Amino acid sequence: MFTQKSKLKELYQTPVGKDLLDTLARYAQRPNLFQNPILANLKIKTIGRLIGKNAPGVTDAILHLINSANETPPPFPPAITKKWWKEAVVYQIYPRSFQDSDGDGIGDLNGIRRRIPYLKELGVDAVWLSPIYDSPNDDMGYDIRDYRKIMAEFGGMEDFDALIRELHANGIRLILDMVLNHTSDEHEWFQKALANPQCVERDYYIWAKGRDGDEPNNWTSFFSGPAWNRYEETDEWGLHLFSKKQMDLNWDNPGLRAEVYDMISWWREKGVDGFRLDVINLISKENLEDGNNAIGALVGFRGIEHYFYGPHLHEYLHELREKAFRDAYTVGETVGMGLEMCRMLSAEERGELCTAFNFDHMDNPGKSRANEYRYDLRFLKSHFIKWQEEYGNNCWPTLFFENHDNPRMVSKINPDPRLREVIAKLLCVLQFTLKGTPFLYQGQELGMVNASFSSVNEYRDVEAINRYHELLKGRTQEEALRITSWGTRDHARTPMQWDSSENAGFTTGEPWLKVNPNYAQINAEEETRTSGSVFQFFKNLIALRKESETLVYGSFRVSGRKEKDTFCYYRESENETFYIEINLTEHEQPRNHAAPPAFHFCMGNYGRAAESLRPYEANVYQSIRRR
Ligand code: TEU
Repeated sequence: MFTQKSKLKELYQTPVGKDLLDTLARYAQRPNLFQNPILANLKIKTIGRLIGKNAPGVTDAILHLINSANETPPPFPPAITKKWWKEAVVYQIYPRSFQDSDGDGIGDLNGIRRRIPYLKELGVDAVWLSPIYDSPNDDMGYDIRDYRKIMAEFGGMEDFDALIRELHANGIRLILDMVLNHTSDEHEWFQKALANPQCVERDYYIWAKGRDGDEPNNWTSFFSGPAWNRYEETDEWGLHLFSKKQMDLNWDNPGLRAEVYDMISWWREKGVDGFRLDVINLISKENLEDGNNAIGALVGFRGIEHYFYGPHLHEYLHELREKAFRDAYTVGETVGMGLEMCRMLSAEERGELCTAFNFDHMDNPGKSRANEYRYDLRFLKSHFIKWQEEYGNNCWPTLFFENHDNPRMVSKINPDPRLREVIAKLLCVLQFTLKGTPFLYQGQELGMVNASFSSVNEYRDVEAINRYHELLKGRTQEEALRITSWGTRDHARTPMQWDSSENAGFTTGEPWLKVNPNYAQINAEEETRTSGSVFQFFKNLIALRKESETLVYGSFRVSGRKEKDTFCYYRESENETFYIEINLTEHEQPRNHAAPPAFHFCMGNYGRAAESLRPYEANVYQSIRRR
């Protein structure tokens, strides 16, 4: 057991210790702090001063997490096993904003079906649909009211059956988004629990008595405010880590788990090929003790240390694999998990997840999408080298820069419209030449960018709306709008831009969320017929990746490890090698490594290579195939 007298280097040897210390260092904007050999010899009790949070309880919380997570790290086997989901290009669709087919201003399943030829042309192998189930849409479908019913605005079960049939007929697999940490408070289980506290469903949720008339503990919601609703009828409080209408499920209840396994098996029997698992690492709550204030201030959510890697997480994930997912593909949205913890959750021999989403690269160290800043691409070099070299052959990375929760990456890096296409293509080169499964978010292949919002009334994202009203306590409407406009998830949810007709061809009705007015310049119709467009670049690089096992299963070797402004690397297999060179800055950089001899220029975001590396230049070279 580790104690306050344990040295940092001893803690750093454990999977959870390494991730926790690295995470704290990143939040403190000192990402390599704990690799410092001098510091490594210090005792953990010094950690408070090092991360600037010399607050009581931080080291106790870290020691408790490390001591209770006493797993042995998975081995590092010599070979990679081949799987369809390691070779696939996955395309995330946010159904509400993809294509409307009935003129109600909301995307739907028949609209997706209509766009299958577009997905085929791009080279997509699988689609991930954000939740399509019956929901009051407090959190746009991530608040599920009926797991076995299609959301009315999206169509009916017959439309789902038609969609999966046509996707499969076109060789495209279907991955559904499964939200298992919570349900809508309008779900039948929760309604029964309210109506009859003695019913079996009562214990499907997490209830507690208040403290002196206040919440049972000091936990805060991811969507602002306390994480509890009070219910007068029984004088109890119900836990909601997200919106007030998203009630956390009690995974310690075997009856609840059996209901979930039955529901997942039902979808698998309908032919679903895989599942994206919403905040899946939050399902095991250790206890309801108060969260540490310093950790809460550092991470932004008080109480998170009691549930982000709970004591039964591995047990429940393994049971999910055995009794529900079986051989279906799974990718966990594992908020707050670092590389080592993702290895514990997804190494092949552990029989839990197939892959995991790690979010360490989505913001620069110490930043979040709540901050206004220019994303510095140079951070990606150390991040990707670590994940390419240390993840192990029995774990498989996921490669993404956008999803429905984050602003458009091009806008985060540099909003200069003259650089939009070059940056979009640079991100494409990283996503399709590094080792891992690429997850492309709708519109990323067009180089879509953030919108601008003139009022909170234009927001539809519950997280941004709640935060706006919280900020109003002490700020003007203009300030609250400006601050929330940096990271509102609405940026990713403006309707897909299909063509230059009204509403970008998304709907003939009134769109549920404003269309970005730049659709006249940025749209699929224009780009699918224009050579050199962002779409064509994505299509060509996806095709190159499909032709070459090297870009899927080849080894990774960095070139010029110490260079700050450029990221150059090889992908190698027995008879083929690719060399990639990237300028991570908006300034011209000297080419410190000439492309190796016997390599030919394959593709690049400036069309051809030049003497030096131009702003954000990214080039792919290929060796002549050895026979
Ligand atoms: O997101 C959880 C999550 O990681 C983000 O919500 C993020 O942590 C949060 O916005 C604070 O920055 C998943 C879904 O992707 C998201 O759309 C849902 O709103 C959320 O879970 C609740 O289901």
